[in-house]
Amino acid sequence: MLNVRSIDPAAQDLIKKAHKDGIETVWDRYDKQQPQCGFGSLGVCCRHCIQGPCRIDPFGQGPDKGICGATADVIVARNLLRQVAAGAAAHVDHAYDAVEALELAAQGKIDYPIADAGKLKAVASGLGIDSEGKEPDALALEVVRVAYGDMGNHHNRPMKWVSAHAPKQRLEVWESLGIIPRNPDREIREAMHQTTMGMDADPVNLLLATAKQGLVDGYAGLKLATDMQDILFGTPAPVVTEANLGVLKEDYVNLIVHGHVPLLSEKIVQWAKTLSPEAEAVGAKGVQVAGICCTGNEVLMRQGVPLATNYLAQELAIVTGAVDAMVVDVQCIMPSLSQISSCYHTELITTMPIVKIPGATHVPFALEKADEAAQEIVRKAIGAYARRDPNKVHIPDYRAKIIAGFSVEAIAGALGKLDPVQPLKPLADNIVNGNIVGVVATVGCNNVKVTQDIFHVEMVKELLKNNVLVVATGCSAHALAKAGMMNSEGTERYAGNTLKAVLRAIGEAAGLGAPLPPVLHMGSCVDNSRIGDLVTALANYLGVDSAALPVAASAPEPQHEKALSIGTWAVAMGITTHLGVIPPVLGSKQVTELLTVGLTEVIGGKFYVETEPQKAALGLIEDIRKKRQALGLDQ
Ligand code: CUV
Repeated sequence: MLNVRSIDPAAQDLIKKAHKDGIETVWDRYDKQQPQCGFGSLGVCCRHCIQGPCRIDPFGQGPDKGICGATADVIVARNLLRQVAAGAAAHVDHAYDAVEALELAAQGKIDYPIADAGKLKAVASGLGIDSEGKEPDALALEVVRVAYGDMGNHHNRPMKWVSAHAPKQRLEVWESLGIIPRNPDREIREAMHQTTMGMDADPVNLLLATAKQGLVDGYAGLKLATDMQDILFGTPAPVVTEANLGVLKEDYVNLIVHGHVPLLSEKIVQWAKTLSPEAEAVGAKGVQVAGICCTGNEVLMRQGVPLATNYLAQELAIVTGAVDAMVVDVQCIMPSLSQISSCYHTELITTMPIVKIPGATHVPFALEKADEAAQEIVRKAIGAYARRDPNKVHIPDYRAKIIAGFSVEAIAGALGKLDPVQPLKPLADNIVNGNIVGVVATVGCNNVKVTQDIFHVEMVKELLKNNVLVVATGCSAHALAKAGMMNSEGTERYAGNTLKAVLRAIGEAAGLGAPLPPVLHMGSCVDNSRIGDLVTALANYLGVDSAALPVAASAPEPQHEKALSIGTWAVAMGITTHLGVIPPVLGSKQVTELLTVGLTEVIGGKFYVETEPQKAALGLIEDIRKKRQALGLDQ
């Protein structure tokens, strides 16, 4: 196929090398899948019982019901609920690990000192726990008890993590719809039950259950994970580094961390520094750690570790021939990495009991033995360096300077230089007066169906030009980082005049000596909770429902079930949420209509599907302008 695979010059370069080296990549496998199944694409295929598989004829000429009588509407709604529940499950499992880590840390059973006592106090106070006179460990255990209380809640009360953190007006809406989660495991189990053979056949009821899964994800997944991780490892503050594969270094041991969880990668970053003399002993200048996907975002935000690349180019990182080890934890890891590593000298290292890949080396990660595992991994990388074949090495010389680390606390810190008493006031004032037309959060993945990064970058250019402030997470953040939109030059180049003036003023006041970047990197996918916190704080500050704010969200190139669950949470927050790739729902007119229009009446938010970047930006701006108008703000 002749279509362009990526706009990232490093990826373009390495795709050529992959061909030369005889490496099959995600794009080659995508081509081999063509044409993709039309029934699956429309969501009208059901495999929930083994009388099937059943499929509905979208043209109305073949069967219009499954064997049990399920219509296209039921099949599509059930499939969507399962996908969103799966996305939520991934984040809740991640969060649960983080709660366990905080518990063991507070009990002194593992070597993870609590890094951020201030955040601990803030989380405790949000949950109504008095921290007066309490040692951090004791306070942490109280916080952990509330988290476990939510995880194991067998009463019909709402989860505390929801009631403590959601905007007040939203809680009323969710309560009236009966969708406030009680216990994440119970809700996810219920979704599996609700969608098995012979259960719910009401598409509206199924979609409400889907919205509930969005809240499970938002609070028991994203928010809980971020809170625990900030307490353990520190709340991000601005850091300056670089993004793209040019951060790999020919004369260093290159170790890539890939996946989602910082529990191990934080240790690896630490041990890479400590064991640097061992790297020198084998002729390298040190150990260069770089990140892929959200583990990359985690160690970027807190440790300033450079970003290697995002989801779609994970294989290409190995094709540089310069990666000595790639260590993976959970989620978004292509099984193909093992095959590709075997063509180079790269040690692919899996670490989690639920992620093993034949051909990879498995170094089991346990919190109690985290330091040992991290040392073993760093030493494996150093060992592999000696086997590197210089003839196979090609590191594309592309990297962009980035400023990252914009937690809500960091944003408030920068704004606080303008108004120490009410740090949100400068942002709110500039939104109210229209210097900032609105805020769009761009999140989520790359998807092989879209030229890598093009949707993120082109859509955001249009938004910035129109004075919309952009905040980003996940692989969207990687894309915008690589494209040079996360530094001060990016502000001069891409921001509209009034937005530019605001970013200059904040940058000046915060002592940066340069404008704030036009796109603020807020972290990993679980850190979408930070965006939720910002929205909640703005809504509370202005005294309006989050659904009324001139704020929108977009997953321009979503691929993962997690992107659907995060998006569903955003919709439940009342936010218009754009998707640049069509999810498998078009086989049901009713479900499509409810998701894109009908839901708005009950929940305030909606999905907005548009597959052209510029049109998507203009659509989001139009949506924002309508919200401004409804609030009586200047246009
Ligand atoms: Ni969690 S979920 S491809 S790494 S953002 Fe990247 Fe982010 Fe999607 Fe995966």
